[in-house]
Amino acid sequence: MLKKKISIIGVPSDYGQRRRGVDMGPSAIRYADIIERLTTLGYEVVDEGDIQFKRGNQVIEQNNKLLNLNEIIEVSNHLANKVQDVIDSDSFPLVLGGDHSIAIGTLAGLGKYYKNLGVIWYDAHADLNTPDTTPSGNIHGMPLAVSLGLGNDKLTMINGYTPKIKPENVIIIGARSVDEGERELIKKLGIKVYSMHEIDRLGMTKVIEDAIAYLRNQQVDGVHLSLDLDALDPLYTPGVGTPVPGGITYRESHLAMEMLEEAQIITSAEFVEVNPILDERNKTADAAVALMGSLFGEKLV
Ligand code: HAR
Ligand code: MN
Ligand code: MN
Ligand code: MN
Repeated sequence: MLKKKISIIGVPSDYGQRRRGVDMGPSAIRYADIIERLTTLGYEVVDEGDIQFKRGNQVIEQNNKLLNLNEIIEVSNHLANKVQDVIDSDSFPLVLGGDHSIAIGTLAGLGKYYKNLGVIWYDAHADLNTPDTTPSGNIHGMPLAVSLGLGNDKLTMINGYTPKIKPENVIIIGARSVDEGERELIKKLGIKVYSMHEIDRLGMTKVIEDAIAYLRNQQVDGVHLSLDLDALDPLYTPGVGTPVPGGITYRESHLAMEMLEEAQIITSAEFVEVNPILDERNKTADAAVALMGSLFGEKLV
């Protein structure tokens, strides 16, 4: 990894969707021994604790196209500030969700430093909905669109600027549940997608080689890995709110993390959608921590 210090930021937010329990993701990941795992690899690991914000019941009917909008704005502002503090301290931001709506805050912090940031969106979904296209009103289906500057102004303008990232610097890996409006946006913006079809045909080795070459060619000044645990097949990560069959395997995901580590291009990461209530004996948090091990340089022999 490019930095020797890693700062863990927990974001116990479940406001981006309707299933309860994903707010316990940071705890489950800590109980799966993330700190020990990374410390063993020789990093200085700082646990920044959890982002503080008003907890409590989701305000389901406040806005049916933007569920819990105000709560998500608050979480995003706090998280953006924290991510900036971590970068200021010359540490690697490792953000633990929470549902995927937290990526709005992570990218709002990162974009202040990286003017040409690459993003690898490892996910079963494209997360490219806007209030006009969302089938659910769930903001965890929107963070990539928001970060590209599309959607509700209060979300796109978090941290005082928009957009946070450029479409030509985004690569989606693992997609297999894409809504019609998202499909149109992918075409219109020319976003690079390796869906399950490409992963099956090319193999994960080629997919990651291509992704790295593509981002290097874009001359990105950093690469953020936004890893939604539902990218993996539910066989390996059952503890997610929106599982989709036919996903990436455990081994393919390790390979992807190992190749990213070898390439030394990842400058920040987040692991999201771990929901302990839906899980089987913390299997999903264990998988997340194992993947973080590979991402940070763990070797089998
Ligand atoms: N595309 C659907 C929606 O917008 C489902 C989104 C599922 N969400 C996630 N994000 N887990 O990847 O409602
Ligand atoms: Mn506050
Ligand atoms: Mn997602
Ligand atoms: Mn997803």
